[in-house]
Amino acid sequence: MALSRSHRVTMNDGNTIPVLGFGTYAPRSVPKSETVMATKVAIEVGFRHIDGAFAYENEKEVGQAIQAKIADGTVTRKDIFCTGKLWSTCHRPDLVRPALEETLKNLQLDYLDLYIIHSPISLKPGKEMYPMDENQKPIGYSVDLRDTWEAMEKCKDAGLVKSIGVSNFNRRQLEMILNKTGLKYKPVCNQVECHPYLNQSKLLEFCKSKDIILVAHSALGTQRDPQWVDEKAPVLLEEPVLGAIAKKHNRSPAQIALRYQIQRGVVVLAGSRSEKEIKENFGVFEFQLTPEDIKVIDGLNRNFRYYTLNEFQEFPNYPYNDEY
Ligand code: FJU
Repeated sequence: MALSRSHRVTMNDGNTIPVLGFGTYAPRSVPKSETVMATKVAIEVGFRHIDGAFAYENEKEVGQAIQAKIADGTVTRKDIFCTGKLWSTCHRPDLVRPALEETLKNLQLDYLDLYIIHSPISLKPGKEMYPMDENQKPIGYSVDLRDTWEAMEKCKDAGLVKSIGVSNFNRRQLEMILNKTGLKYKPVCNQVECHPYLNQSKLLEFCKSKDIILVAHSALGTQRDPQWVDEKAPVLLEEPVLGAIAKKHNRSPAQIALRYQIQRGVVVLAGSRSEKEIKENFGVFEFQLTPEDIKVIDGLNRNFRYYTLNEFQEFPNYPYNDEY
């Protein structure tokens, strides 16, 4: 993988993406002002790729930070690679462009660099992010994701977004898009959970064979938000093997986990609201892992998923019942 000076790689549509991105998800309990602060710090220390989502309910704050860093001359719009995500209640084709326009307005941008379908699970359209029935069960919705994809293609043709992709799709779901009759644009990426405990080697191989970039979310093992993650889940950054490799290189376990992805051709996301950690995470370009280090980290795989969404296994399009 040829890395340019700005740490970018080229996608299947000719656009480039920085291989390290800043994650902006924060649990509901985190004050929104922290998102503004953290995103500004990220841009100050060198992050040029910012991963956001309508569902995170902090797009306005992310936009505020980006605008502030453009206004003070740190970056220009073109330096920044900004990702947004189409939420599951907006899969119906006529809802796609309005959803994107709302995201653009929140971010104060006139285009996105990348817009991706957040999840293959479709939810009932409406105001609520998680529509529930009287038994507090989420209400699904039936829509052909190939039609959603066609609406995504139209957003690219309209110039509202430079590239389009998907997230949390399994191989079968990716193939459904790739084999679509009249497909105009392939997804440039599939953003999925990926870290040493779930290294996605099979999905990565498949994506590489189709020139689709695998983007790693939860690459540092998640924030362990109790809303989504089992409190008994192992803490990735306390993994002794990562600790030993970190010690050998005089680096942190987080830097090892991020560098691992970059060296195997994965674009990797890292979120933090600590200035020290944000700086540290950007230090991944200052060292290299050996092929032996990579092999040892590959050996940590245990197909362990933090975001299982187990309660939704019966939902149509639940992605994690297939092997990969
Ligand atoms: C959480 C944090 C960050 C993300 C279908 C039904 C229900 C929930 C899907 C979901 C998700 C996601 C959670 C999430 C996330 C997601 C019913 C309650 N939740 N896609 O992304 O980026 O799918």
